[in-house]
Amino acid sequence: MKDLTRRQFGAGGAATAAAALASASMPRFASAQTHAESRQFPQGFLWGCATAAYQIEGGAAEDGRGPSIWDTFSHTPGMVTNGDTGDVADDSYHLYKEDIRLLKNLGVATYRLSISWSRIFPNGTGQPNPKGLDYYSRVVDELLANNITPYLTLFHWDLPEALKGGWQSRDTSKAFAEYAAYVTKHLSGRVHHWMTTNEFSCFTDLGYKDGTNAPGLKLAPAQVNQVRHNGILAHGLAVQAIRANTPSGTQVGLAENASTFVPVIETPEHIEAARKATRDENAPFLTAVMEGKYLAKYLALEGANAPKVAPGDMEAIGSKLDFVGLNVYTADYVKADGSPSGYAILPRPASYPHMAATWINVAPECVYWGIRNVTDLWHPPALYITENGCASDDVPNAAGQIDDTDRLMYLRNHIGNLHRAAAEGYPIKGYFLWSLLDNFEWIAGYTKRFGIHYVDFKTQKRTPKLSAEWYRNVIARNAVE
Ligand code: PNW
Repeated sequence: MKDLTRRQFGAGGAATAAAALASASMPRFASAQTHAESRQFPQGFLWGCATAAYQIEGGAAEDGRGPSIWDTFSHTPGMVTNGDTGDVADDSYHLYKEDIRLLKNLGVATYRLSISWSRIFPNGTGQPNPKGLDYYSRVVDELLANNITPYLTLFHWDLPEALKGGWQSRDTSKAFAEYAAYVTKHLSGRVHHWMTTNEFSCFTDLGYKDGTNAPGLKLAPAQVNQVRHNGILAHGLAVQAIRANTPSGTQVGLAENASTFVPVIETPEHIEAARKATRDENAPFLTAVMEGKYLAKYLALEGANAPKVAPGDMEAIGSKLDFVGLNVYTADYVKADGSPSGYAILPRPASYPHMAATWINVAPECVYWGIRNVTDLWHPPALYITENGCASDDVPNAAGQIDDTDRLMYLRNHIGNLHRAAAEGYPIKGYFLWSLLDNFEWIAGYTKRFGIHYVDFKTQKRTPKLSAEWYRNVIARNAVE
């Protein structure tokens, strides 16, 4: 009965709307009407795209670059789908000017890219390789010549192979700070925005606990916690090193895929549960960075396996940041449950939607709640979405066009949630779409396409997808429909 009523109402509504349209003299899809309904972003909002060195550059043995753990790992049989490697990737090492033209055509204000540590220090530490820095210097010049502001990430997983023990050794954290000091000192006249590390859990847990990513180890809990500690310590020491080697005004932050929690219903109790979950579930990483300490309950939970902390570590780790960058792709839903923790994370139903990268469930509210939870907990002066995007099964049609309407759906919903955060006054300054180009998607090799430009990996031809045209329109209007 209820259902019938709703359907009748629906039909009536549609009929009324149709009558109104028929009597109106305006063209049915007048653009003025569409734009009046669009959601405008604040003036000066920064639109950008993101990439990472090992995923796009290729040129693996060029100009003195040393190997990274991802070279070794991808060349180990069975580790990456199809035995794909980053040896050539998008060949952006040679085609960077073409890639910057793609950025220019989109109209972006910013570009987030990463630096390959082993191009700069082939042995991770010691003697720098000037040709490595020259490459990034040319890229930066080309970006600036096109009025695109570079945002540079110092570490996006491609750890120099030569560093003994990798992230198991705190010497690696110190080497990272030296590398950070060297690069920022040389580029700080032209680059004013730096991110230290990308996604702690991916280069620590996936590499040293689960063993699915480089270097492919499965260590015991105490060792894993030490690896995590060395990761956040590297970030902290790098922040100090950057501050000491760059002029004031240089902006320092990180790019972190903090676990993101959405309240099941927007009531005060569930909102508080989402906030608590954000703080507790990110205890080894973002929480420690933002608070300069490990939560007592994290230390109690880990007991004898808790990380060993040297004097000065937590002070470095808690260094004040100019911005927090969030890489957000997904979320989990939480509710207040009256338990001691105050929250329950709901299991994801098997029918939960996902895109072509099936490990990422689609929860568009992640963008809004990612920004809101972090701001409400720690009040950073500024935030960016440093990554957001999705993989699609893109197939060029007979005319060679890629109509990735599913990616449009993903982006429209996520950028809509970004708008909500901006409209409510959260200090969100910009958005970097992952990714400019299809690229080496780590253990999935070239089988997962995240780009808004299609790359034919045989010819290196780049073709804008429909999503690139859509994003260009968002940027031009500074609004999302
Ligand atoms: C990011 N998740 O990782 C990385 O920073 C990129 O290098 C990578 O290509 C991109 O996402 C796409 O996978 C992710 O939990 C880490 O949903 C975690 C998640 C998603 C992406």
